[in-house]
Amino acid sequence: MSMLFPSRWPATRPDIIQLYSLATPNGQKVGIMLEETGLEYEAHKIDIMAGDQFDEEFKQLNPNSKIPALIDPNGPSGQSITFMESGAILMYLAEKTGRFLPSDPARRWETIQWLFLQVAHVGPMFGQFGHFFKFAREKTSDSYALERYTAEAKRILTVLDQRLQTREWIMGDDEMTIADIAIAPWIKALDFYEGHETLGTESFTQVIRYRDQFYARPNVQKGAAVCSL
Ligand SMILES: N[C@@H](CCC(=O)N[C@@H](CS)C(=O)NCC(=O)O)C(=O)O
Repeated sequence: MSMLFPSRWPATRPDIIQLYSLATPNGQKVGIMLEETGLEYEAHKIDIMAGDQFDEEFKQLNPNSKIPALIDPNGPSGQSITFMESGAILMYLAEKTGRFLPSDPARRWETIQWLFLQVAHVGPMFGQFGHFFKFAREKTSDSYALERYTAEAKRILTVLDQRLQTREWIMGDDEMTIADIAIAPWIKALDFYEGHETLGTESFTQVIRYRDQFYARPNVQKGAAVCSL
């Protein structure tokens, strides 16, 4: 899909990538990828607390009213392309730059599987845990939802911790990939949810080591601060 830039968030450099985001875990992924790849881009803050995501112009970028969204004016065949969904954006930017997605077909598909595991499980389950643990405590007297999402978040942390027992990164020792750029911001989100004690995060030593190693990278720190909350 190609489109004109939204007038509410004008592009001062319409020749470069335009990012529409906020520094939430899903938003951070794309800021980090852009900084790690060194692509030129312009960032526009979308305030989801103020309801910017429901603006008709934003819905032209993402009909699902979620950040992040992105326009690349130099997309396939030199045409402009518009993106929703952070996982798809990471794959696109990886293909565009030849970075953070292994070229070996078997390793490439394995990376994509872990990327999908983040999009389908880590994000939704951690997000629901955060919702019921931090934001909806007063709104429900039923403990079922919090118990369910706490158990799921712990189960997923176990899966990640086991994977990282023998690997520095999700795909191995010397190769950070888009799977890491997708997963690590969601580990960091547990700080914001203040859920470490409930989840027993400290016992997932490899996950903690992995999160700290990821956020020690200068480009990760720069990318994570794009469109700050
Ligand atoms: N699967 C989507 C999820 C995007 C998403 O849930 N974004 C949240 C912020 S982390 C959002 O825009 N929330 C606004 C809302 O729900 O109204 C992706 O990975 O891009």
